[in-house]
Order: sequence, then C-alpha cells, then structure tokens
Amino acid sequence: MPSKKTDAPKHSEAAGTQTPDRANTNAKLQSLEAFRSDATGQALRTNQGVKVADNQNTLKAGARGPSLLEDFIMREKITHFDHERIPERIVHARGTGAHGYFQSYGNHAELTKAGFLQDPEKITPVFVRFSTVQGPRGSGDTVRDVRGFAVKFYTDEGNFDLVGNNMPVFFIQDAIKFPDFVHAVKPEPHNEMPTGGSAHDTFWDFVSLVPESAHMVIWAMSDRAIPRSLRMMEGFGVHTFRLINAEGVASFVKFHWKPRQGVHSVLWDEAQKLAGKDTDYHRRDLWDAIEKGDYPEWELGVQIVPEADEHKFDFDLLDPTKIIPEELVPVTLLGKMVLNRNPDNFFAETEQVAFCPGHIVPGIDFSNDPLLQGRLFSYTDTQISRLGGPNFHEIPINRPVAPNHSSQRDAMHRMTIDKGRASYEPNSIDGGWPKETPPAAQDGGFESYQERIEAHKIRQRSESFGDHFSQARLFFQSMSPNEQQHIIKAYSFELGKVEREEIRIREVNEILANIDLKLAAAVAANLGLPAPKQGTVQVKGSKPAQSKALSQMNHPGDVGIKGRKIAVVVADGVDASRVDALVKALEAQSARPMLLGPTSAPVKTADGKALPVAASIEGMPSIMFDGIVVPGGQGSIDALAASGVAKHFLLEGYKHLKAMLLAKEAKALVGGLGLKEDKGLLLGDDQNTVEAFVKAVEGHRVWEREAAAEAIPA
Ligand code: HDE
Repeated sequence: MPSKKTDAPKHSEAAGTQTPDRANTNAKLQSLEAFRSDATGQALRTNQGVKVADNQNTLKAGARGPSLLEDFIMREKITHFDHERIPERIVHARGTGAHGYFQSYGNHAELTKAGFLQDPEKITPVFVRFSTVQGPRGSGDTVRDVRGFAVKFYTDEGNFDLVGNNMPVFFIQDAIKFPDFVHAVKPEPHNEMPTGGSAHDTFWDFVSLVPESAHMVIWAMSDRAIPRSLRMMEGFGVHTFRLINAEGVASFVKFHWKPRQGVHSVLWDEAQKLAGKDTDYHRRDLWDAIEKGDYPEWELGVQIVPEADEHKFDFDLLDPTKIIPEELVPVTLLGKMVLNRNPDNFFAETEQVAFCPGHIVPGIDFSNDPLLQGRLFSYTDTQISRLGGPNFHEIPINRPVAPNHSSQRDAMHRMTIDKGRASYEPNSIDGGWPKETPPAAQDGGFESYQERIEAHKIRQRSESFGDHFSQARLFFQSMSPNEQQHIIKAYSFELGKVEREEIRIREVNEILANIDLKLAAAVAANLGLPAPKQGTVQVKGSKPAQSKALSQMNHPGDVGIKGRKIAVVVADGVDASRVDALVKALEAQSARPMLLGPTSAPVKTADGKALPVAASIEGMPSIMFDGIVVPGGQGSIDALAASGVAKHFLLEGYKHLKAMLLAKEAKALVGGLGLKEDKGLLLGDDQNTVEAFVKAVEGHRVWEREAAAEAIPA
C-alpha cells in the first residue's frame, strides 16, 4: 500500500486481544457522560415526577364506562407518543452509529496545532454515524449507494466533525447544484419509487446531462457502493482542507480513513437478496462485532500538499470531483480510531446526532472548494428544522466535552440555565465574562487562516474544473478484471431500468464513451445499442494512468479472518468431534463460526447426543456468511444432500465465490451440484486443508471462480 506512517505504528492491540488499557479507556470516556440514565430499580413516574400506580388502565367512569378527560397520566403519555417522530434527514436518513475513541500516533505539531493530534497519550472520544444517502430511514442497508462516514471528535478544544463518505469524490462541483442532484436521485415524485436506489430515469437523466458527475457515478457503479460491512469501508473527507501549525504555516490536506479490516464488498446478487432477507444487515454486523469485542479500527491519514504546490497538479485541488492519486502524494497516517461501544438508545444518539463540516477546531481550516463552502451553511440550517431549533448543540450526543459559554440565549428547548445578567459582550456587569481568547500557539481562540483574495464578484466555474473524464478513466483502468466486469454489469443493470431510450443513449455516447470505449461498448451491447466509435470530447488522460489504491483488491486489511462469519452446516448424523475441531480451529483465528441445522432444533450427532444449533439454514442463508463449512459424518452429508434448502445454500455460496470447506464424504454431493474444487472449494478437514480454507476466507472471495460460477443458477 503506498501509505507511509509518521512515528511508530501503534498496533499494540493484536487482532482479537484486549489490552488492560481498554477498560481504563472506556471508564475515562464514560466519565464524560453524566447524562446517561438507567431506570433499573427506579419507580415509573410521569414527566412531572409523580409515581404511577396503574399503567394498564385509563381512568373511566365505571369499568365499562367512558374515559375521563381528567386522566392527566394517560393524556401525557399519549401526547408524548403522538409527537415521537421528528423529520428524517433529507439525505443520509438511514444510518447506524457507534462510540469509540481516537488516539494520535505521535506529535504532529509540524502539521497542525490541533491538540488531539499532538499527544499520543490523549484519548479523544468519537461518535460515528454511517449511512446510505438515497433511501428513507426504514430502507435496506445493502442497496447500491454511497455510504456516509461521519465522525464527531469530542476534542478538549471543541467538537471537530469530519463529515465524509466512503468514496473520495462527489457528483457535483458547486453547492448550488445539490438540490437538483438530490431531487434527481431521490425516489421519483409521482410514485415515490424506487426506494434506496439510483436505477431510475430522473437520476440517469441528470447525470447524463451533467458530465462533472462522471467520476463519482463510476465509483457508485463499482463494488464500493455495495460494501460487505461498514467495518470494511474506507472513508474520505472528500474536499481539500487545511491544517495549520503553531507558526501559522498551512498545508492542504485530504483526509482518509483506512480500515484495518480491509476494503471488501458483497456481490450485486448478494446485495439485492440481503436487502430482502435482512434489511438491517450492515447495522446488525456492526452491532454484533462491537458486542462480541471485535472492535473495528481505522487509521486516519492525510495527503499533505504544501501551500506552494497548490497549482502543481493537472487538476484543481478545490474541485471535489477529483482525487489526488496516492502515487503523487502518499497517505501519511496520523492516528487510529477504535469503535468499541454501541449506543444505548438509537433515537437519542444516532438519530439526534447533528454533524456539520463547519465544526472545526484551531489547527484545522477550510479550503475554497465551492461544494464545501455551501455545506458550511447547509448543515446547521437543516438541524434547525430537523431537531426543532438552534439549541441542538445541547442535546447530549452533540454536547462538546469542552466547556461552552457564550451570550447566546433562549430559543426552543433551551436546557442550560445561564446565571448572570449580562448576555452581551462587552459587559461590565458580569466582570466582562465570558471573554475572548486571543489566538495562540496552543489553547488559543480560533483564528481563520489569512488568505489573500483579489477577485471579481462573479458567478463562474473555474476553467481548472473543466476535465470531467480523465480521473473516471483512471478509476476504470485501475480496476482488476473482475471489478471492471462488475462495473459494466452495474451500468447495464441500472440503465436497463431506465424507461427512456434517449437517456440510455446519452449516457453511453456522451459519458461512457469519454471514460473508456471498451466500457461503453460492453454496456451498449447489453442495452442493445450500437457501440460508440469515439467519445464526444478530447480527454487528456491522467498521470499516472493507473492507481493501485483505487482497487479494493489492494486493500486486504491486516486482521486476518477476525470477526468473519462462518456457517457450519450440520444435520442428524454429524460427527461431533469433527465439528468441535473445526469450530475450535476457526475460533483460534478469531473468526465467528455459527452452527446451522435444517431447523432451529438441535441435531442428533452420530453418537446419539443432541447438538444445539444457532439458527436454521433457511433463516440464515449463505449470503449472510463469509465462508461455509460442512463437517463430516455420512448421515449428516446424506441428509443435506436430500434437502433442497441445503443444496441451494451450497449452490449460492459457490455462486457468490465464498470459501467452502466440506468433509471428504461430500465429494459426491459437490459433484452432483456441478461445483468444482478450486482454491477456495476444499474437500477434507485435516490441518492443511483448514489452513487453505482460512486463507481463502482471508482473500474475501474466490475471484478465480467467477467465470465458472456464471453457469450456476442465482
Ligand atoms: Fe451532505 N448533507 N451535503 N455531503 N452529508 C447532509 O445534513 C449537503 C456532501 C454527508 O450521519 C444533511 O444533517 C449539501 C458531501 C454525510 O448525520 C444536509 C451538500 C459529503 C451526511 C447535507 C452536501 C456529504 C450528510 C442532511 C453539497 C461527503 C450524514 C442531514 C454542497 C464529503 C451525516 C444533515 C449524518 C448529511 C447537505 C454534499 C456527506 C442536507 C448542501 C460532498 C455523511 O445538510
């Protein structure tokens, strides 16, 4: 990976182990949260604190009589219930959150004076919210979409929100186009369809008319849009920001989150099935991993560009449709984030958390990216209607751990009781407090970076934002052959759902042909359109022409198979000792094996004992697992061979390129299903075969199998 670390890496926590520090860290973090409430052992009361004697019956005139208006207990309860919902987010409505902490790898004072990046001993609490963009709150987790990756750092100098996505670019270059883009991608206005996806006319109409979207759209058609897990996504700040050190020297930076779990996706067929079989697939995966102690970790990195090099690139650093290829500027790792605690209450925390790219701390500043500049306005504005007024910063999940005193007063839902009479500044009545703090090297007041600007007031797009295709081409050409095929299929699937042929033709001829003629020809063939012979614009191409960091194949992660879910499929007649040995071997690798039977009832082992299972194969189909194990015992194999559901389970696992380990007795079953032994379909349960299986799970999917798996029914 073309990343480099400053200071020594702090991977002291080996996969699956807990350091003694962890309990301490959690205790420290929770001591900052005096507002958590626990009702254990407490009386049920009204909102006015009155103890309730009967929570089962409304006050009535006689047991069979009418209800009485005077029942303040029932009215209070129902009134509160009637107002339980708040408006969902306009975009990113579907989300899931987790608490954790950030720790710097060293002192990065040469880069920034931000305190949380100065001291490797300092633990900064964080709250992260991952989200999809298009769908409403109740929509499926695995739809093809961009994922939000928003992190709130509760630093002791104030909150810093890094409100990013799992893709490093965006659809548009100027904030004024955001409502148009969102109206186009959201469900269509006449019938509110489709939920959670971009495969419809208005989206493709817009993006085929707006070539600046080409780069982001190809990311959205890639496997990045269907992550295997929220734990296995990269995160990006997208815009160029500034970091400023104590001497006032600024550098441009792009923020990156690199997951130690690797960057992995599901296949499109899996994504679609999961959306039906388990709408909550991603949130459940994150929740379970944290509950089981498989804490996901990301490293925070930056690409650093000295101010003097601002114009050194053949794209504009201020253009949010561009990446800086890592070959040109490697990622310097600054610290790590660990997610180690699930929220206590979804609404109070995940729903009420309010992010804003404008929440920054001394040592960090913005660039003039016109998309970022628009966002600085939008987020606070939207919180006011979503959370009911300008005091949303007082909701516990949004409160800074840094002290907060100002002359702001009143408004809806004010919770602070401000003492003193002077709610203005300057004042002499309250001794002049609270007072300004002049900027300083450390712990000073916030000071904006002084940038010299000499310009006309003008509505214009900079010419340096004009190249829309070079980096889309770079992306496509950096993909592995499997990934390229997935992209071709995604465009073909989505455009195949577009009703208007003129939109399909425009996308193929005026967008795809400018990205890559082979891509355009393949999609055109799938749509029954003629292949374009040439593009519509001159594309200068990107240097380098390929970038390794763009392909997921180059992000395997470094935690082995920790936290990977393995289905262990058993039936009556299974050999208990072989099951036990396999489960132990997998657990030794910190994987999560789960026993599945024909039903949820225990199976009977070959020696006549009852073996409990966690679920039935019908309830937990193979799409929910990373690997499949079928232990021996002829009776068990025969029973599975006679079960349509079990055979479908194995066929689907094979089709989805999963690693599969089957006992030797299953050879005939495997052959009968038309499955072929390969690097990831292994027969046997000796140590070497188990090791090969572990390796195959680590590889995420058996990519070599993809062509052979085409013939297997979906
Ligand atoms: Fe957002 N975006 N956005 N966005 N965005 C919102 O804020 C907006 C953009 C992102 O988990 C909203 O609180 C504008 C880029 C995330 O709560 C809203 C523009 C990136 C989240 C809004 C953008 C993002 C949001 C809706 C173009 C990646 C979810 C609710 C100028 C860098 C945060 C809310 C969470 C949410 C506006 C573009 C990321 C309406 C105007 C680019 C992760 O204010």
